[in-house]
Amino acid sequence: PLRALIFDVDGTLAETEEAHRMAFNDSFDNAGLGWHWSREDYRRLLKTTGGKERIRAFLAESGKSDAGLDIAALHAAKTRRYVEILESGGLALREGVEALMVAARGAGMRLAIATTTSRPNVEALCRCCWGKPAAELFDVIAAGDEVATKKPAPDVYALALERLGLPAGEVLALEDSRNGVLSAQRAGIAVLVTPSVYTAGEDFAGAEIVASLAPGDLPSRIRDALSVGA
Ligand code: XBP
Ligand code: MG
Repeated sequence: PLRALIFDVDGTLAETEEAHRMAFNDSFDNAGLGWHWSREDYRRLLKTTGGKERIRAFLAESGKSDAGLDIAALHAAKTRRYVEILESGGLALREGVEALMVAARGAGMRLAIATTTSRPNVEALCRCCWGKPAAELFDVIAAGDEVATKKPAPDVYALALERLGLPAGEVLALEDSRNGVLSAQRAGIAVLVTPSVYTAGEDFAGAEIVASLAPGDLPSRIRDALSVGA
């Protein structure tokens, strides 16, 4: 039986990556670094999950030195800026997310999060999209800053399972990226993937791909488990 849904955050609950990109660029400007990540740069850099890891990947690919650069402080400033951007509003849930959560609750399932981003950003998104704290919406939250290794490693999904107290076979992961799919699969969890603006066209081998999480787009076995019609 399906007892819980585990949601990825960035790209799955909402299209957050442009807000992340803006927060990176604003914090680079404020630090006087003279760096700017275009959409094209960001698509490539997104393959490295985690903001601090992404900054390091950028330094490596552009042959820049990290001497004198406090990556943790730069990334902390990026998180503060991201939270500010979300507080100014304008970010909506992706189609079908709210309906899926309501249906899952109605079917007695629990809801969890497994994300690469950090807890403050999850809180900011929940405030922005629901006007509620994350703990009122999700029973379990496993975030990137709580695990040793980020997606595509299984750690964050394994942590979500541990906190749910459920075996991998009784949950379903909802993802938008190849790294997320790999992370869930490596934790033994089946994945439903809804590609997002930055991840469309990635290789989602082994996962079931849906256009959106709206009831009409869900596989019939999931609709049956949730008792929702098309
Ligand atoms: C999302 C990410 C994150 C965000 C920024 O991956 O890769 O790095 O872009 O997060 P996923 P930070 O949706 O697979 O969890 O808070 O680390 O900057
Ligand atoms: Mg994602």
